[in-house]
Amino acid sequence: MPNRKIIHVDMDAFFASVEQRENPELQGKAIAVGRDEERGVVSTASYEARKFGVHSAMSIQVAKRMCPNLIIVPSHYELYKKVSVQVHDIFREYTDLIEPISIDEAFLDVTVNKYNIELAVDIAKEIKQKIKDRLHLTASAGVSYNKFLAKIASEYRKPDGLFVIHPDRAKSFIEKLPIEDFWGVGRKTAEKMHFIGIFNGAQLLTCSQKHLVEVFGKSGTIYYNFARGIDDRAVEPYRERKSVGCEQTFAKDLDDHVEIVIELYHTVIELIERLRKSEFRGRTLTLKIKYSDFSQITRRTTSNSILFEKKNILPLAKSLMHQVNNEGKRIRLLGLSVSNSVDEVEDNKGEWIEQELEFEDWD
Ligand code: TTP
Ligand code: MG
Repeated sequence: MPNRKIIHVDMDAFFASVEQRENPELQGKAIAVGRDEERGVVSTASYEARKFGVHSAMSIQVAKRMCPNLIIVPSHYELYKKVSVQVHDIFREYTDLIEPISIDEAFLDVTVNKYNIELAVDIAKEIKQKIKDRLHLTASAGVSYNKFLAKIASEYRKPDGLFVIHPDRAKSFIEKLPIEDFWGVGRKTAEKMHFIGIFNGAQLLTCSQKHLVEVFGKSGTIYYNFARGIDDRAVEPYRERKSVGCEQTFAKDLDDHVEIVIELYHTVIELIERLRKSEFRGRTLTLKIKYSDFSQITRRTTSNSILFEKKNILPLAKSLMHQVNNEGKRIRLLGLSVSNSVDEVEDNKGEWIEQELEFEDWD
């Protein structure tokens, strides 16, 4: 996919800037967001504090020693999420091809865009301006023909930066780039690179693909391509997860009540494990039963609490099972899922009915 138009946007000192916006007394001051406790950690620091060496993931106590006037501000995650949504609303004015990387960072593919703007840099300028005007915050943007270069470009002139890497300038730019600044090169990889004599893009360019794969495995090919300004990965829009579930088909169909309860219990445990891994939070539990004749039913209930633990999922699962009349049919498959994500529920507060039981049969 050569020569796409990619923008990478990264908010500047995000949590700290939101706190400074909310409280004018903090503006222009060295602040760190985090808990002022013995084991507190800096989430992020304002650029004023960074001058003293304060940075993300540092101990709050160490940060206070480095920067004696440092003001520690507790975080307000819900507010940051709200601002993040507002930033995305601005992005969506231009394209729906948006890939969020974190709460304050995203790639936009504006090769085709809603205003038919020719130059990606003009879109980047407009986005930065709208973030300033509407949200009173600054962002840095990088523009190039792939994700790797757009990401590097956005970091190049931070804060409030805008930098373009044109296709014909990419090679000379990469050659001068310190290896630590390559996307995906963390401390450990940088050490390995140094060990094999690579400190910058020009030296990386002299390395064979075979050698890089020997040292770094699959990532070796990625670094090999990066050195040549190649990154074919598409901007992949995030698709919101609507539910988390699990189901099991039994080796032998179940007809015994005790067996059914035991298998239901196992399904609940598996569901909880998946909920934990995915961090999905929902309030509707759905039970699915498939019989040996392949007919299928579902029963669904919505709780007023978030379904995340055994103590609230197991009784609901049992009560759903209790609603079902199996009519002597044997059970081939049991499934449980949690849906109705917390965010959706917030949106539909008016329709919210506590402990509502819904029935839905499939044929
Ligand atoms: P970053 O974009 O890495 O940092 P930043 O926005 O604070 O600063 P800048 O982009 O200007 O360099 O992270 C975005 C937010 O994520 C950050 O404001 C706080 C949070 N965060 C943590 O909570 N812990 C961390 O270790 C990091 C890196 C970020
Ligand atoms: Mg940021």
